[in-house]
Amino acid sequence: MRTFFLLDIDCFFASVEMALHPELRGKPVCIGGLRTDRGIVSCPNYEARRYGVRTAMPLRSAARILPSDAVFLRGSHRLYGEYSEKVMAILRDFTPDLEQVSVDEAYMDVTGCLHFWGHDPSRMAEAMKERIVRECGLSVSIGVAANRVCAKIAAGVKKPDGLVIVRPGTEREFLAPLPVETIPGVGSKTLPHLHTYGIRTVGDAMAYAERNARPDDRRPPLRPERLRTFSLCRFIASCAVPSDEAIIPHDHVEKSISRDMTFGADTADRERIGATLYYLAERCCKTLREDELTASTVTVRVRFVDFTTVQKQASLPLSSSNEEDIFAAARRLLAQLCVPGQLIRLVGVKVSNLSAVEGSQMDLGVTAAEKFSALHRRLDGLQSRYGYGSIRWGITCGVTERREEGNDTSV
Ligand code: TTP
Ligand code: MG
Ligand code: MG
Repeated sequence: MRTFFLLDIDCFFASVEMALHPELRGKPVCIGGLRTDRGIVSCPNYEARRYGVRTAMPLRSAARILPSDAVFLRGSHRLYGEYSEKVMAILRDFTPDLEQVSVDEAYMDVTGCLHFWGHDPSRMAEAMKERIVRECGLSVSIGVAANRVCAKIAAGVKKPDGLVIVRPGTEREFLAPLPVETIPGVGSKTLPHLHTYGIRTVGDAMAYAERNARPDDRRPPLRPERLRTFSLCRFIASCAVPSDEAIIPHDHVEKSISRDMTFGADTADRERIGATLYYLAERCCKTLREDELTASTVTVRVRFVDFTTVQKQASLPLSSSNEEDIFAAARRLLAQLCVPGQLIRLVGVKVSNLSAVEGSQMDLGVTAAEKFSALHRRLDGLQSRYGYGSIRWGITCGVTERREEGNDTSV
């Protein structure tokens, strides 16, 4: 069992200014610019936060809600960098095992140093806090836990000047009542998704993960959107285990998405088979995009008239959710699986090796792939509103059969 500290300086930029200019203490202070400047607040002190000012709020909006004695400062990054170095140097006196993760924040693995403090993490943490106040004039908050995620959350729950220790074995109790977005990695993209499943607290996510775990039972595998929720909840639930190694990342979900089609009459028509292959690749990609996933493996399956079935898979150089990439690979595979003129009964496309897309790089439109992604998302929107036939790629016009078989996903 290891012991981690996460230390974060309270309203860092503003605290440096208050340490250097004690007359600012007790007043609302905003760093980022003057009250009439364009731009945003980079750090409001806790007095300013009491009025509702938050990081990234426009300075002019902050000026409207704060009283006239509020102080607005442009700030000095050089100065804050110096203070950051001073604090990190103090922490290195306590432990060599330090990982600075931002200008005002560091993880420390103190497992090997705790015996100097009678194995009492609170004594060690109090000594750190005391030295930082004495030498830098800054208050900090510290979270202590047996894994980094709990330490990070613990540091945030009693700010400012907080010290929260999550004793090993109490992680579940500590996390369960907190809003699910407290877990690092649960952000603006994933939160609405969890809310649609009624998951609001970490405890809700834990219960969902337990309800949907499928250890080799006979229940059918989860559908993609449920699988994504399960994967997220399983990650959230794993944060309650007193070990960093036990945390299951949620962006490497083992599953696949596949679409098959049986032709009304066996066919050897290359154009029709190609069109169907594109159509199936497109259906897989729509699901990938819906679930915010990309795939890096493509498999093609072909069933001949005598029911023999063959399949072949290939890896993509870059994982993708665009049908151009999936189709290009699928077409090459198809050519390897059957010879021209051979009658085919069924063709299928499967995408696997899936990973989650976080953020909105899809909308940047910088590279060709991103432009295609943006275009596909527009088409997805139109087709879901007006029907698939309302707008479609020319290549799929010959596809009249829609008897899709299978829709399998497996954990
Ligand atoms: P944080 O530690 O996120 O915030 P904070 O120290 O201001 O407040 P808290 O008490 O909640 O820890 O960020 C550290 C500094 O980094 C912050 O003082 C200003 C700067 N910063 C930005 O410039 N832009 C940002 O979006 C954020 C979040 C921080
Ligand atoms: Mg901070
Ligand atoms: Mg910070």
